[in-house]
Amino acid sequence: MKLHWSPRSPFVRKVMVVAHELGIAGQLHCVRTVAAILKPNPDIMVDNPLSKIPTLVLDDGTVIYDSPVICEYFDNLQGKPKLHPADGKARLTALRWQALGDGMMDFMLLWRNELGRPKEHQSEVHLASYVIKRASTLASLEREADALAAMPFSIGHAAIGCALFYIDFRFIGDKWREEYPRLAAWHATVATRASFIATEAVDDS
Ligand SMILES: N[C@@H](CCC(=O)N[C@@H](CS)C(=O)NCC(=O)O)C(=O)O
Repeated sequence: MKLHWSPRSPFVRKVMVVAHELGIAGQLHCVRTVAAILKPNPDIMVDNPLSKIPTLVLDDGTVIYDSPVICEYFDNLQGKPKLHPADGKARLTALRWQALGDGMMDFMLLWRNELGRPKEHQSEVHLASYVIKRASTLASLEREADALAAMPFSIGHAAIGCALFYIDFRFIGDKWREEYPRLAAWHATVATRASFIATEAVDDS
């Protein structure tokens, strides 16, 4: 399986965390790919017209995106999903947590993109909205920290774990742990998992 991959992308990290959790990371041929909102990349668009990573290409040429679909595909490979609870409330909770982690990564990528524009072109309205979304998302996670700790590790935990690590990676100096101590305590346990240790984000160029 070929994975359009980058060591900087939080969405790629999520699928790699899942691959490590399931013991299939060794089956992936990771191809370093640059994906940028303002520079559609023809090398990705051969497989994914949206020019986004992660994008997975199976050995028979089948293409799979986006990260939730790839993660579900991985989890079904061995017949008995481990990270997507089978049914009922646990499934809905895990999927909602995945949506929350993914949504957080989405607005943080947009936020970083906005901050990368020349100061005079930055939109105050956009920046203010990201500040509000950061606070409301983290406050919501703080309220759910005990539930996160109580439930077995799922796709939702993978997504939220990666989203929080992305703050540390790209918003250096953000003191979210001081503001949200229960969430920080839960995240400290996630940080000890082999899947997260093996997938630490790095700036490779
Ligand atoms: N919904 C997608 C989001 C993936 C995404 O936004 N990836 C970023 C890299 S972290 C990207 O490819 N950005 C390029 C672009 O938006 O054109 C997923 O879950 O895979």
